[in-house]
Amino acid sequence: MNILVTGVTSGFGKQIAADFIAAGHTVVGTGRRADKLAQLQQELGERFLPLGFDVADKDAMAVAFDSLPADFLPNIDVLVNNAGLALGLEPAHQADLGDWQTMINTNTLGLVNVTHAILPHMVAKNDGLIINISSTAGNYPYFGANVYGATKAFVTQFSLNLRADLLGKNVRVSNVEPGLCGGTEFSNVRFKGDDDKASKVYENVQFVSPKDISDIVLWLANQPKHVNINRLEVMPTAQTFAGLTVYKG
Ligand code: NDP
Ligand code: 8X3
Repeated sequence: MNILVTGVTSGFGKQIAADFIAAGHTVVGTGRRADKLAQLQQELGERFLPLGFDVADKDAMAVAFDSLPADFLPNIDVLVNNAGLALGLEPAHQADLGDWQTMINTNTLGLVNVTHAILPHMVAKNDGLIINISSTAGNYPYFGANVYGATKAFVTQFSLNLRADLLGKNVRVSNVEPGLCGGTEFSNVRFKGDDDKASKVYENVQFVSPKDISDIVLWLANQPKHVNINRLEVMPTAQTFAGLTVYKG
């Protein structure tokens, strides 16, 4: 199969790319950091095609896609929309507007850009699978998640709406909604390089790992074509969604 995975320079995407390559597939892997992409190409070999661009920049995306062999884009079997980030954990009234805009541009606009470029090809060949990496943050509010959670709610609803429009087209859509996952750069990015603060998030918790997520993604990709897993929410056993809060002033 031909797979396109966004955000392979670390975390889930890196593991997903490696596991698809190990399973014999060809992977186009994207990200902004050219050095990480080059390093990954060394590790994964010639069935890995690196593609450096910012998903929020549709012109840069178009240039990058044009650089691929002509037959690649029309023949993508699986698109994994994984690139994304959280910035900050401040309450909404103290959050940075630039951070909000970056999250919206990356997590929603970026995911829409890539999907819009690939989807018509999948419909034309009457076959394809889109796996969107959303989050439990799109399902349950938590303190400081404000715009991050809202972008992931967008991803989840976009996945469901894609399913509606793709009726009869044999293009499947699966929405993966992970909770607390460690072993990625997610919290290092969220806390803007404060690695001590980032590591505290995972202290004394057996978190879901990139390998756990990658196993789920490959499982989804290996379902028979008449089976569509609509949504898959996954948390560490050590996490719960309970937590309604009452302020007593
Ligand atoms: P990482 O920070 O380790 O990886 C994020 C990846 O996204 C990197 O490869 C990064 O590449 C890429 N990326 C970020 N912004 C852009 C951009 N503008 N253009 C292109 N690529 C971009 O985080 P995770 O692996 O943890 O996260 C992957 C996805 O999973 C995200 O969508 C995240 O929201 C989601 N998620 C994470 C959870 C967690 O607890 N870790 C739980 C639930 C969902 P580069 O910097 O090179 O551009
Ligand atoms: C990442 C999971 O709970 O940190 O989407 O928002 S969480």
